[in-house]
Amino acid sequence: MGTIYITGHKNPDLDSVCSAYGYAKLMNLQDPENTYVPVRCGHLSATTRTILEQLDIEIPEYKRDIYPKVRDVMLSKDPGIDADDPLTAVAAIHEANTPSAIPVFEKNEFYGLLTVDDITNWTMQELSRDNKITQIPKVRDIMTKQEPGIEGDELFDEGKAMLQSSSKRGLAVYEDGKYAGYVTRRCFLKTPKNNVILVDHNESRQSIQGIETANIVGIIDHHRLDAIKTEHPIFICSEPLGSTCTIVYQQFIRNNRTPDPLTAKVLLTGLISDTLLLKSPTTTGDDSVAAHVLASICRINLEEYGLSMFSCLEGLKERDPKAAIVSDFKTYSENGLKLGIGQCEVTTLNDLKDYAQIYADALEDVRTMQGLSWAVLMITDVIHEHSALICTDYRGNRHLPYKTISKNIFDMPDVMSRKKQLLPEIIHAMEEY
Ligand SMILES: [Mn+2]
Repeated sequence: MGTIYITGHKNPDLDSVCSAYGYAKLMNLQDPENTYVPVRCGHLSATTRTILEQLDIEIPEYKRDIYPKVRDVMLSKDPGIDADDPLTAVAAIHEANTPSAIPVFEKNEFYGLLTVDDITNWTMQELSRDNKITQIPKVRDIMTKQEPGIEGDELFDEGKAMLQSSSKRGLAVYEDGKYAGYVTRRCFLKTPKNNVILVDHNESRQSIQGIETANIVGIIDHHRLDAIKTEHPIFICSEPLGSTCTIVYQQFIRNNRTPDPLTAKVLLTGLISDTLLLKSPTTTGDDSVAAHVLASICRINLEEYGLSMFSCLEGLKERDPKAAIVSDFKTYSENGLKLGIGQCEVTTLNDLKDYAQIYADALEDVRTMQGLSWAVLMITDVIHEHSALICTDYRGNRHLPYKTISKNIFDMPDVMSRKKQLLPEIIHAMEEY
């Protein structure tokens, strides 16, 4: 298979990024013949970035989409020939694989592509002049004018179209302005597929762009199943645990492996983040066991490390309200109505009254932009296990079972989980009239 990308969902939270990182570590040990590359398909929030940077790992790179690209089919292994080589040098290469184009270099710098048409044209000219070939030319002397090259990052379909409309049989491929290889018409006979493993999600609309063109080879997740149809049987590990990192840890154990201390810390980070230091009601016994084992592998104090992670959380004051809302915003469809629930984590709700209105305004903007009937924002104080709820104006508000702090703002002591605690109440309130 070659390269297999491992990606989390579009709003890369710590569980998503850390489980991709950890699962790639495991799979590269399990299957050294292929390369597993953790990536992320969205931008990191400031807090997520800060915590990942403190781990001192190579943060999975941003990958905008998984569409097949020109670089996926380009040829780059052929040594090519020198511009000053005699044309006879081409004969040996030609014998071996009859290429329609051969890269030509001048002092190791890319000079251009010699195509089979260049050779034919020259031969025909010679023959029509003298009826025989008397002198062997240098490669550079028979090369015709070059067409502009193509970017490696160009879409496969785009590259195919460019070559089809070109009079040339081959085009040079560039990466960052440097020659990287070349493509011929043969390269575009079959559309390639990128291999992907989905972690911390399984729905295509939450996944990397172009997922419909990819070959999904695995799913590791802890969300409700709304999975993509696949071409082949694949490995799926989906369990209702508190974090995907817990499932990845269990995969290490099932394969008789122990994560190295750094990987253990990375997995622990995702686990703590999704389970709010094992306090969220989504936490299971498996999460707790995994957390304690991982903490002992990397020799850190679970509680202390969790609190140090939470101390990286920005307050309401520091964040851009709209960015804070959309960075973790989930939409749901219920009885034909669309609603959205955002969640942001803080370490205190003391300043809520000062910023509630700014966040309420931003939430209303998000609601309008996304065409929702109702949008709510759950602000969770992870230290004191207490949340507040800001809602847009909607009839459902009066059916919520929470104490009103002020208009459209509610107090939710002990509520930590959007999925388990808030969502059922929201759905219930929508059904009431
Ligand atoms: Mn998760």
